[in-house]
Amino acid sequence: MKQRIKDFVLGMGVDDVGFTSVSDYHSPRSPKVDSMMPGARSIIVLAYRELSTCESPNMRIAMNGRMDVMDFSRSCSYKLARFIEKELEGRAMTIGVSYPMAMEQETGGSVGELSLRHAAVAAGLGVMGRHNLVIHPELGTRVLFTAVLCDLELASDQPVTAELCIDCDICVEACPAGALDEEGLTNVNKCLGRSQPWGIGGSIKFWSKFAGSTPEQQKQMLIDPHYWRLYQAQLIGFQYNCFNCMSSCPVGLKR
Ligand code: B12
Repeated sequence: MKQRIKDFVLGMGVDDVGFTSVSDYHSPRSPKVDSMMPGARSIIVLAYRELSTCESPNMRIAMNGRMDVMDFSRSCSYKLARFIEKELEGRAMTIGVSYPMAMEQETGGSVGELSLRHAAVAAGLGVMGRHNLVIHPELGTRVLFTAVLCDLELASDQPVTAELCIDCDICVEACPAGALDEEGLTNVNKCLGRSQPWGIGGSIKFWSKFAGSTPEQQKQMLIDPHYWRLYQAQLIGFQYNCFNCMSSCPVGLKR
């Protein structure tokens, strides 16, 4: 059954796929899999290579490459879930690249429903690097994940044991926010301030200032490009303005 799923996934043009049983997935800060899908037994993790767009100095081009993966991966996850339900008589649920995510005080809106990095590592798709990103044996750091939860019993793949991070610290130096200075931890606020300047933090700042401004000042604020960027970011979803930790990593740079 795993081979049929693998053939189906790779046949869609997805770069790699791995399997983990729910019992081998451990992400202490994430919700329990059962709270999303009671009866789920396995997690199928799909891996997609990010294009060279992440190297572009133009952040709209870099973000567009991300949106390509997001669109493609959404369709692949859906097709796989349908394949499981139609052909393999299982139940399946999809987990997307990033959002929607729970927006709660306790987590600061920074914990996904399923931790795709923990799932990818458990599914034998790579190991964590110094940048707190998963490095895939062939795709390197430029890899994104989605997952499909299902009630089929699928054995976990062998974890990757090779040490793929070369400890060059290029990612640490490339981070303009110093968000990777402490090993094993991404400073979320530092990363967010730089990678999503038009995200929720920027939006709260803008609207708080707006609320305390005169009608004339408000008009000026709305005809300022800063507002247009906030508007566009909201329209797109999350708009990243930094890809440095991903694009600077020298591991697995073949196309
Ligand atoms: C919220 C989120 C963020 C937040 C918070 C990050 C965080 N601390 O988890 C912010 C906005 C900062 C962020 C930034 C980025 N993100 Co992000 N993000 C997510 C998201 C949606 C949820 C992550 C989550 O639930 N975190 C909460 C818990 C689970 O994390 P945690 O346990 O606190 O994690 C810490 C440690 O446990 C350790 N860790 C994490 N996983 C594992 C696994 C193992 C085995 C071990 C030992 C340790 C370990 O690293 C963390 C250090 O702070 C995931 C998608 C998803 N659903 O998983 C993408 C995801 C993690 N992001 C991703 C990417 C690419 C980015 C950025 C490069 C942004 C960009 N431009 O694309 C940066 C990278 C920042 C960095 N170097 O760490 C990719 C990573 C792909 C990869 N190759 O690993 C993911 C998986 C999206 C995807 N679908 O592929 N992200």
